[in-house]
Amino acid sequence: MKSGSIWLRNKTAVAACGLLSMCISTAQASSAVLKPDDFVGISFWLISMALVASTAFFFLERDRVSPKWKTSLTVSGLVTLVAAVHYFYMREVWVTTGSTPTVYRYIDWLITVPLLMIEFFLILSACAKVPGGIFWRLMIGTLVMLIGGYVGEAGYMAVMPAFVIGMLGWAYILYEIFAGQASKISAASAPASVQSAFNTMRWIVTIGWAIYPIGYFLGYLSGHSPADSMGMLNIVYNLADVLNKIAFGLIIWNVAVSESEAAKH
Ligand SMILES: *C/C=C(C)/C=C/C=C(C)/C=C/C1=C(C)CCCC1(C)C
Repeated sequence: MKSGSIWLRNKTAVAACGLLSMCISTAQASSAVLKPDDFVGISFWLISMALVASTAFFFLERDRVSPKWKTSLTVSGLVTLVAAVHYFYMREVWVTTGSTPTVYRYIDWLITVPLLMIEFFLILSACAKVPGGIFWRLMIGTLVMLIGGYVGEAGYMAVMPAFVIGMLGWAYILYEIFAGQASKISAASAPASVQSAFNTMRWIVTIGWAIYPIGYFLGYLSGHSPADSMGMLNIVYNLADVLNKIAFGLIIWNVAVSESEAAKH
């Protein structure tokens, strides 16, 4: 029914606007002033806004894709929404205290990284029967990686052994998507466009995610002065998020739109 679909479309737009104004009021609650030479602070601001815009984009674009792709776009929008809100708090910590917002960073990762892992599961599920075990194995890898990183950064464990534990978790994720069941399902039952999205997504998890351990290394293991190290750590983590949250979402958006268009013809 025509009027029904217009109503649905408006509801999505209204929801997106509501979320956006919530984000903007959180941002305005900030009391600290950004200094023109605080490039780390500027990167927090720029990326917050890019994340807000991406959230609106992914939610609104749901209308363009066929039903089986909608959840993937919703999850992409949730990743950027959760990250945007964390960025407001992280920027506040950085701008007011000059210290690294480790707790907010890891809470953000603890929510967004599992959501990104779910995306692998979702794009495969849009075209094949996928066993739940894949999801749980990716989740275990994620937890080992993040808990390792957190105990190192928060000072509960020496930074080097904690780094090694985190690397093992990441290696396990890479094994699953390159050689494990998830990769076999993609190769055996996904259409070409999904296989190519799956392929690009796993290279993001390899190259894009490698930026985070590099940031950790520069921050804690490279022997720079504490102030320099923390600046580098935060800039590197921030840039990595642009690639791994926004670009990752755009790849999914691209396959969802092209598959939906193909199904129409
Ligand atoms: C949106 C946020 C994302 C995709 C965050 C990803 C974080 C990582 C891939 C972190 C990796 C780390 C290691 C592989 C070793 C230990 C230190 C970490 C936690 C920075």
